Amino acid sequence: MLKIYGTSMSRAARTLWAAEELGLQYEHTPISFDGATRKPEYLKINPNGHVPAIDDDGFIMWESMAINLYLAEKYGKAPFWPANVQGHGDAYKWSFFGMTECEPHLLTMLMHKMFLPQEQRSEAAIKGAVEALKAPYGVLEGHLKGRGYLLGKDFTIGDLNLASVLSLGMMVQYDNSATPTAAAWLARCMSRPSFQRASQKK
Ligand SMILES: N[C@@H](CCC(=O)N[C@@H](CS)C(=O)NCC(=O)O)C(=O)O
Repeated sequence: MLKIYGTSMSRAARTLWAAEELGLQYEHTPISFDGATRKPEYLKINPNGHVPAIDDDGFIMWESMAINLYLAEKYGKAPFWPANVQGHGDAYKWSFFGMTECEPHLLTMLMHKMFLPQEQRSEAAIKGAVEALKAPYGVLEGHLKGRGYLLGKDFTIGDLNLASVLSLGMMVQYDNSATPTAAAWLARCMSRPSFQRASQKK
């Protein structure tokens, strides 16, 4: 049985979303940041002390994007897990684009709007992050013109992974209205029942 570790209020949300989209049976352990991730039992699963992690019949993995690509390849069929190697390349590309070009700026917004103590929050940091997001959002907008989804007409693991990152924008009220095609694509991805089910987990 697949086990998924991590609360849906963390990056584990994206793994829960992938599992729901794939229709997998799984056991969910919603560990949070209350010290549980640093306990010796959990450090045996993920020595980084982070969530998510999975135990897939004894095969342990951590790193959210790697987990999702693994689950899609192992359990998915085309078109969700693309049929050819170019499609896999595209799915990796958009997943890493989300993680490297977008996520750091959204996390800056999250920290400075919600998590840091009031006296450490910085408006300048938030403005800088908003500014920095314009470039990747512009790339996404250009790419999605004339396409329903990142790889064409079908929703794939590439869409799920990138949308899981950009869904953070809702939490931090990032205004994506200047890129309406990307905004509509994100809303389409987030309206999937699998996203809704994953979001309702603990
Ligand atoms: N690159 C890792 C980052 C994992 C990570 O930092 N997770 C955060 C939650 S979103 C965490 O576990 N924080 C708890 C802690 O550091 O104790 C991934 O994508 O899986």
